[in-house]
Amino acid sequence: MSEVFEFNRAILRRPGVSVVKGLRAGGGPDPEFADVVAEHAGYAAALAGAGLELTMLDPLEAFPDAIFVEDPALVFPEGAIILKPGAPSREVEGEFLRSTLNALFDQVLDLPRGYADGGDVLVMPDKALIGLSARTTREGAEALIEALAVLGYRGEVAATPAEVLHLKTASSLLDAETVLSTRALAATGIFAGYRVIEVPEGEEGGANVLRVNDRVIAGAGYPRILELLDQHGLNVEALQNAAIAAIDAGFTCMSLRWKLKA
Ligand code: CIR
Repeated sequence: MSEVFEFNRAILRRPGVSVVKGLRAGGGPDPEFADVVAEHAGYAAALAGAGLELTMLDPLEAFPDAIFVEDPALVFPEGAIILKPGAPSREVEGEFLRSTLNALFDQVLDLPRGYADGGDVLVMPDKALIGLSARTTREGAEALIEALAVLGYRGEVAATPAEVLHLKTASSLLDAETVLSTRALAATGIFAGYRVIEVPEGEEGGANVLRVNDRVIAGAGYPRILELLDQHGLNVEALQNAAIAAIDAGFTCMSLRWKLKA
């Protein structure tokens, strides 16, 4: 499992107006639809700018959170896995990806049991870490390890701090040896063997960044994270994401990315 951040294809879903009703833990106000659309468009442009060919799916109005396509599925060059998100309102979202995944991948597996969100899966060079959370059950995580093995990947279950939505809400892979992580998540020891760049206090909301090819997409509202990424020698593309953050989302969850082998 090397070069886990090299991609040339991605699947995204355009937001429908219902997106403003997306789930959120903090109970804050709805974001403006126009702002979500603008942030999503900026994100799509950033992926295209990084060299990815995009498959843009139509909105799913009945599912406000359906733009977060990486929760109901995972993709790899070897195949895709349709997951079962742990939020009741999102449980069947994977069915709306099935025909697209069948058309684009040789193998499409299903999570055999339990619940797992793609946001809880951090794919690293030597393993896929699967965080247990309010959305990902131990049964689902163990079932996912079996599905990953079919595709040739090794999964490993990890604990995540109770206050985070997903493992990747609090951590991101920056390069083959380095992760960005909140202090609380790093303190659990799950990144042993990796260099950890800790998110500065007060900027925990910016821990979800997306390494894609030669660049890292990160939130424009987190200046100290941006500085740390720059100091680490990364080519940083800062995007506005306050509207999607209002519905608890970041950059990794808005696309399914993979490298289609020539
Ligand atoms: C949810 O709570 O499911 C959505 N409002 C946000 C999902 C974000 N996904 C992610 O971080 N992987």
